[in-house]
Amino acid sequence: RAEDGHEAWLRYAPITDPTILAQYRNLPTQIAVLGDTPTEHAAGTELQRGLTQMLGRPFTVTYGLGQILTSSNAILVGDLESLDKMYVKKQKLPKLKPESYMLGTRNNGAVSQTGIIAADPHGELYGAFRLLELVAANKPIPTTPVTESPSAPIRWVDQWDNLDGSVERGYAGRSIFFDAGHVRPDLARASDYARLLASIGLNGLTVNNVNSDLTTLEPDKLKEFALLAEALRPWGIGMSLSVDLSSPQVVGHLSTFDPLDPTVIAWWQKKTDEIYTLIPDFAGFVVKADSEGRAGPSQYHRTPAEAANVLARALAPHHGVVLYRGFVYNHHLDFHDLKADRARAGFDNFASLDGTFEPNVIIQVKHGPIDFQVREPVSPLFAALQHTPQAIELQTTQEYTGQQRHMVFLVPMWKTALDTDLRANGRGTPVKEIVEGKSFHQPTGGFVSVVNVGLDTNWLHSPLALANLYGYGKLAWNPDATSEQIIDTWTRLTFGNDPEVVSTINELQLNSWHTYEQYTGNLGIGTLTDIIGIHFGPGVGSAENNGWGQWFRADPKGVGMDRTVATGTGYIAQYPKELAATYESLATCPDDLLLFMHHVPYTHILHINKTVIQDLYDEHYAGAATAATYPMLWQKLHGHIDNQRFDQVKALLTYQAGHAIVWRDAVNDWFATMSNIPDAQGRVGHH
Ligand code: GCW
Repeated sequence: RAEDGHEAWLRYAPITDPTILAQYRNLPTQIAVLGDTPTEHAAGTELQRGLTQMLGRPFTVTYGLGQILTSSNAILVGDLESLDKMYVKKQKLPKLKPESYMLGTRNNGAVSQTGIIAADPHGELYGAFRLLELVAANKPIPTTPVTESPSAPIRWVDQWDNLDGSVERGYAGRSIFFDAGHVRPDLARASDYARLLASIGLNGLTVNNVNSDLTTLEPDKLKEFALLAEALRPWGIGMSLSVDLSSPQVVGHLSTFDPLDPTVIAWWQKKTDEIYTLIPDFAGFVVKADSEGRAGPSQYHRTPAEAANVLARALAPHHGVVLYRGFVYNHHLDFHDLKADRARAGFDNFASLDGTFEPNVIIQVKHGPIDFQVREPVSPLFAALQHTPQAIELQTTQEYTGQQRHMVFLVPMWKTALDTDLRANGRGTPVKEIVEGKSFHQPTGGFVSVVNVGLDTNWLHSPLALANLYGYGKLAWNPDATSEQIIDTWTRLTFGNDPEVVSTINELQLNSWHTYEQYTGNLGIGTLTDIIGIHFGPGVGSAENNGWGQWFRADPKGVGMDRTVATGTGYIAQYPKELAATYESLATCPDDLLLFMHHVPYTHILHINKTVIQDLYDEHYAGAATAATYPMLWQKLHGHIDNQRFDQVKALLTYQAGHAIVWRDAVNDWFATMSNIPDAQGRVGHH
């Protein structure tokens, strides 16, 4: 059948193999949903639709307690509250954390029951999607009930959509939410998107750009946002808004937006109350301030904490939160100052404020200290905020990683960050446990990803890029899930269970980050792209000699940013001492972060026993050679998947293979000229 990619991983393709169908023979055709809320209706209709489509027999669904069937076959879906009402004789119910569910199936003589017992309607929805995923991936439904809980309360997506309908760093068409300054009248795509997000366990969506339109908080705009919130609501997706801190002045016509001014405080309170009368389950505010030209508290010599707390106090009575971004830095740095270092900014601006934030402020920290480069160490801020909830910010949008024209499966990169053990206070403190709130006993925290879906039918332009959105949701739910598990399920759901298809696509995706790093910038040099403009394609020298601070400081003798304590910017001292020691010493600094941490001669010998310059040449050749195999590997799938997506991906992979050569040659030539050291294999300059 034709596939336009709109259903993403929720295709529910009919199962035709009789042995697989037999696995689900006992699955009852009656779905009994005990509750009657919009979210429970979403769960019920989704189960009915998916199971009917996949198993080829009609499923029915009923809602409400009137319909209870304890003695006949049913798929029972309910939360603890409904169950408690249902039992005449009180039973001991399991304890479940918010948004959790238990899924299992029980065959008792002639009676077969499959149960999704959840803490709340959100949990029912997640359990329903889990059951559907098992069937779609042809996996058995567990007989002993399994309990699933999300890792953390914050599992959000940030869209960088502007109200005029454009999308900042969007590579898949215009906004699905906005057009010409307004919320779109047709919100079908918005609710389809919410369904996709719910299916992977996400629960929040910031609909507008962090570089937010200054009119966002105008009363008429808020009424429109309320319609958008309504479209998301059945899927358990709370809406939040990015707000500009100058709003009291711009929207409220006050003479100031000083966060400590009483009129400003009162304005935020009133504005927040107004939002909650329109959107009772409003999730909160996202704030980008004092960054890349946005207004902020620094104008009044106030701290991020003073600003965040004003918003937080206004939101607290309504249970809303503030996600205040740690992405605050000066983009007018002096290139000639060898101590200047953008990587220091997050820690320098926030570490000293630890413990001074209201409890409903969460600091949203990009995983690396610069900006979503192909390789960065983790931000040292994670270890510095021990009395403040944090959320890690990841970027599903492939801004610096090929803009969805290159296949780059980012889950292995994110896992590298999440698994990095900062060893704060000399203890095991991997980033994932910090943001989950475990390491420093924080009641909240979690995950945010920038995901700039657009009006393209398949959401992200490339069918393969959807693996990143799927993977993001899966990691936010459970950061211990492996890249292999995630890609395997995604491939099955997206392209079917044909073993040839599954193994080919899994392998392509799993190696793609490494390959992209090889042909763009290896050894931690950063993504050698055009830094000033579109961030696409090679633009090697563009990172140097300007105020943006994405420097790698290449000169005729050597390359790399000296961030050491001994001779450099001192950035390394921002890490807890064991990790700082590892990075500080050339003997222990890993090769893949070498040029991020050190300035070394081109002839420096790496741990792999090769010079820096030769490794740079070799890796660029190796990466481009691997990319050249992509179209051929893909070709094997001809006839195994639909022609529409086969052709689309083939064209993209062919483009990528060619662009990888462009990258290879641009980077290698640039460094050959700069270093004046020839490639030992005589390739560079002779293509
Ligand atoms: O990476 C930079 C992007 C900007 C973006 C900014 C941010 C929304 O190039 O487009 O602005 O990060 O994260 O705020």
